[in-house]
Amino acid sequence: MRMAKMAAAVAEHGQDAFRKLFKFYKRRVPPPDFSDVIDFAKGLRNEKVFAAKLNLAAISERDARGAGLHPIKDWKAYGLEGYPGFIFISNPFLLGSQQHWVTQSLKVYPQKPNVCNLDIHMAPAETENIWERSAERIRNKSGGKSEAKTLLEKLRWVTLGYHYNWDTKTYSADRHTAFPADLARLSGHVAAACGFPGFRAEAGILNYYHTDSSLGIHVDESELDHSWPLLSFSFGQSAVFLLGGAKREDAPTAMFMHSGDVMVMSGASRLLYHAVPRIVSPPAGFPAPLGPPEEDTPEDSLVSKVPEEDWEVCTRYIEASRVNATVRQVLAPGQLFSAAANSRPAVALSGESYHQEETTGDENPKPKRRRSSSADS
Ligand SMILES: O=C(O)CCC(=O)C(=O)O
Ligand SMILES: [Mn+2]
Repeated sequence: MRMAKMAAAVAEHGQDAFRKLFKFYKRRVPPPDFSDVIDFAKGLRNEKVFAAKLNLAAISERDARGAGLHPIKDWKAYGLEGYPGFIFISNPFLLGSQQHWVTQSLKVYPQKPNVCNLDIHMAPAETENIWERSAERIRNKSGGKSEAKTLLEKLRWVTLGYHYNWDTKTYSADRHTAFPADLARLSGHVAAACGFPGFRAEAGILNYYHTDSSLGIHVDESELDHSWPLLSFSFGQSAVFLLGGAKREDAPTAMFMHSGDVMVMSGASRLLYHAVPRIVSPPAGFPAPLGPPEEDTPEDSLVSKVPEEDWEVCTRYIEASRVNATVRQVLAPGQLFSAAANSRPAVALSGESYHQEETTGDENPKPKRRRSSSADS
């Protein structure tokens, strides 16, 4: 058998190092060598990883528990050499509390008035009850490949708050709905712990990945104020995440993101290129992070026990899928959108250039199928 090339050798030469590494990790046959991928679950074992300082007094233990989080003093937070402002928090969630966030991401956040990829090709009435139209069929699936996909399985992205316009790459005042209160509170807690009290969750993008999905190389720069961090929450299957530099040519660093991991891009790392070339199974022996809650939650907790019949559907779904939520503050305090931004024509939103999906796992993969096209297949 041919030896798989090492990632370092791929990145060393050539102009577009990021594109090369993206293709390296996306490749299915032969599978890539993952030995250069940093795994924060292994703590400080990598020489580029160091312990990050958090503001331990930012939120009370009670508030943390109410959002399903361990007390900040118990969080394993890391920085990465060469990436000031980047903070990786290795699963700060209490055992069982991820259930809430997974269920919200599959059952609640896709609901109207939030916007999703299915809205592009389907009538509003058809995308109204994605969960209800999918749950029973997912529960009863035998696993056969020929079974038709449910709407939930065709979901690729959902936007929250200021709804991102994928084509104009802008947010605007006229495309705004209320941001989910629970996710806003969770985000506020994480941001405060990382030194950003007063963070306001104003826009969110949920990305839904299957084993053959990837997310292209990009920078998140549409927010009008870049002094606030970008927060990222991951659930379900693991991913290889590539964090690059300020220029597209800069060679990226590869890292795993596992279920429950939280990533914060702030300061000098806020506008770095990044991408998700590959979804991978969690490592063997990875503690089951999604079991039932074991601790009592405060009465005003955001996180409540998920009904068993709902959790059954979510379990089925995340066995082969990953959900990532990025939360952004769009405006500076007191800032308003300019009239020019508001009057930009509202074009159909597709997210096509970001969301990619391979249709086969063989040596000669078919041309990329755009994520949004699976909505009408
Ligand atoms: O899925 C991820 O980890 C990254 C998502 C992302 O970069 C985005 O939504 O802008
Ligand atoms: Mn991004």
